[in-house]
Amino acid sequence: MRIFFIGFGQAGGKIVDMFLEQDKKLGRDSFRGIAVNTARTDLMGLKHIDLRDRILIGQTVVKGHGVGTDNAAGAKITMDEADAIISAIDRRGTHDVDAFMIIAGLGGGTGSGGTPVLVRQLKKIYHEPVYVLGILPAPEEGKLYSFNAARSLATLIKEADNTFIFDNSAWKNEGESIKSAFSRLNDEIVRRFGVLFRAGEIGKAGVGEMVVDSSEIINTLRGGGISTVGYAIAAVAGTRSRKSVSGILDGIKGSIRKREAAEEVLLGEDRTAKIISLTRRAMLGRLTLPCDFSTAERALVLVAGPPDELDRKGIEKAKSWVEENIAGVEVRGGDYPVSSSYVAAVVLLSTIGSAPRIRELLSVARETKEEVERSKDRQPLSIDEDIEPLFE
Ligand SMILES: Nc1nc2c(ncn2[C@@H]2O[C@H](COP(=O)(O)OP(=O)(O)O)[C@@H](O)[C@H]2O)c(=O)[nH]1
Ligand SMILES: [Mg+2]
Repeated sequence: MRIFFIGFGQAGGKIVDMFLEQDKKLGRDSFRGIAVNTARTDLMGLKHIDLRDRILIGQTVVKGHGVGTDNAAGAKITMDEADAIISAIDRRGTHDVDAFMIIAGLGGGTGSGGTPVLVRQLKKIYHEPVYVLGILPAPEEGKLYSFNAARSLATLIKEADNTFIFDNSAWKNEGESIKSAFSRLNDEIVRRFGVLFRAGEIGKAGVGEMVVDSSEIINTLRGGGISTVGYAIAAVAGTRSRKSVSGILDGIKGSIRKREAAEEVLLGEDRTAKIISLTRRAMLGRLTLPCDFSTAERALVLVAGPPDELDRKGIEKAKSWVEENIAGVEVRGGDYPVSSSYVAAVVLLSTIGSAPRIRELLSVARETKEEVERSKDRQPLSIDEDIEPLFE
């Protein structure tokens, strides 16, 4: 699938930079992307997005210093400067793009406020679907972040064709600070979504027997709302000690490889059973947004790996198992041959009906809103009128 990424704000820019890095490493040309920010230093820190594709907005207002956590300012600046962003997108070229994907941390200022505005603009101009990958803040970042995320998300649900959620708080380890977890979390994001978004791509390993093309992903996302993604990986039997082929399923960073080695299940003779078990692990394990998957309307099962591991019957049975476990009946799926010493299952659960974390976020936002309103009624300390100030 050909995706045009727009990284909005600091988190979004960094993650798009990583998707482009993955494309370069694999020698592919599936992804293109730009970064948009109100903070100059965030744009300067990027490595793989071309300099001319890093768009600084709001310069006359915030002088390149960012909007802090003021997402209303992020939204306003984006409205005023939407033309500059659209020109940058056109300059990169959109004729062969299947979908747009805006990535942003929803708890901050620039990406949180700017993303819903840009979604609306893109939808006015292009026919292709406009999706968002939104990152939820961890509660430790404070109520303002939750408040921002809730407002941004409430708007996105109305504007975007679908919103994928990654919840930072579900993915950081106990006791770990959110900032020190970023690079690990970003690896997790890029690995999962990298496999999903590359479905249908023809690589060196050939064409799949049951190819998932971009229209199937688009149809799975058609219901709108919020989506979540599960992922599980297993080493192919006999390859554990072999130096693995460098590819999309192999670790971006060594640390992930080590952790996964501990989790892996070796694929044996019964490829059908193993694909079903891998799919179950993907859906029952940690989702990008933990939620009640039985409320999902649609799903897509994608099994990626070396061609002789991709068993058709296994994929069909895995699809039936997913169908039995979600609310809707539309389950698509297929294979994606890649040269790798791993097999991966990705389960996309679309238009979910219930997620505790979203409910919690909305209740924090409601409380915060009341606090903000109460603070407006409070009078600041004032000094008695008969004490004259030194000057007026
Ligand atoms: N997963 C992840 N989250 C991040 C990263 N950087 C920032 N965030 C989160 O994204 C939210 C918004 O932060 P930021 O992107 O700096 O805001 P913006 O630049 O104003 O759009 C916060 O909740 C951060 O915790 C990152 O690299 N990875
Ligand atoms: Mg920041």
